[in-house]
Amino acid sequence: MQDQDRFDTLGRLEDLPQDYRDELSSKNLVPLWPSLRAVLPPGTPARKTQPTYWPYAAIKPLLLKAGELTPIEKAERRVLVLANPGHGLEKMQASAAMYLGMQLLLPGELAPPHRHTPNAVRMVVEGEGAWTLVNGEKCPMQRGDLILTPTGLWHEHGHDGEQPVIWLDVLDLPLVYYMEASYHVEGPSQAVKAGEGVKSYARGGLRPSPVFERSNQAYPMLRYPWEDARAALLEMASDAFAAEAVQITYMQPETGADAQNILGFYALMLRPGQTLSLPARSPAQVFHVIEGQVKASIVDSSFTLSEADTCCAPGYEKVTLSNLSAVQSAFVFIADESPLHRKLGVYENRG
Ligand code: GTQ
Repeated sequence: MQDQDRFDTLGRLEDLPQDYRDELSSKNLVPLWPSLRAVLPPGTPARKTQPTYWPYAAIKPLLLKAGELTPIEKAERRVLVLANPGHGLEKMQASAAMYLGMQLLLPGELAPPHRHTPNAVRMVVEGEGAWTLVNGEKCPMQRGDLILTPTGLWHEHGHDGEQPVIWLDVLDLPLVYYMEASYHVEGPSQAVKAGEGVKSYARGGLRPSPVFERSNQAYPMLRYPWEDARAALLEMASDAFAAEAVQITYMQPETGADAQNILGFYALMLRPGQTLSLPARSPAQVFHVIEGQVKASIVDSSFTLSEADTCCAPGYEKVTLSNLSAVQSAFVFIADESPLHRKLGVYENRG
């Protein structure tokens, strides 16, 4: 029998007598065959994630307005969520596993301490003088910095500067919520530890080697300064070894694993005029421009991303990124669901 025949011949719910259907329902039973193709579609999964573009110019005035409308005490986290219409806006998800939010902190404000099961990172978009305190480590927030607040770690945000600070939050909240494992705990303000953890891993390939005992911290590095990531990309690009794609992965510096368990984080440099075609891989992706102007072609959509603009792509689709400048390099922050897909054994690269 041909596959198409098999597809056509599965029985429908309406083919069953109503009294039989009612009896199934009353016993909390459901026939599989009418829904089999929906949950196991042929060849490629069904994806609710739509290519979606969120220009910063549209977000910023609305976020500043939220600053006037809603005091921090009434918000705790003053965030506008970048929601994918394919999932329904009320679901507050960018993809199956990723949540994106733009967060505003005004001078003098404090976002109170809490910890939660979802993992979060911050990508700093604009403004000077804010900080995030993560498990007692004070992480200054500067444009392009990536700061981790992994699962279970206490965090609070403060702002000693003069201008509004805005950053992009990336969380695995939709996944953790779906797992019925999402919750938070409030707590007292943390004591600030001396020093900066980032200094222990100031150069690639070199880690501190304690004489007595290795620290067994799951998250030894919490802040990845943009200055360092950018310099690493420029060095890579200038070297004769440089691969076609000048890209780095934010990693746990002691193990070389991804920086967090569920989502992966990367920075990509596009040389002047460069076009890069990314293969169709199973995880969904988010692109956020740190510097430059980039065209992103995703399925039938084409987005022109300026600085601080964000877009997302469903999994199993090719994505083409083009640097629109012929003279300046472009820098893109990428988040994806690769660590999750690899751990679950469903990761695919279809080329
Ligand atoms: O800053 O801790 O966008 O708890 C969503 C939930 C940010 C945060 C979000 C959060 C935070």
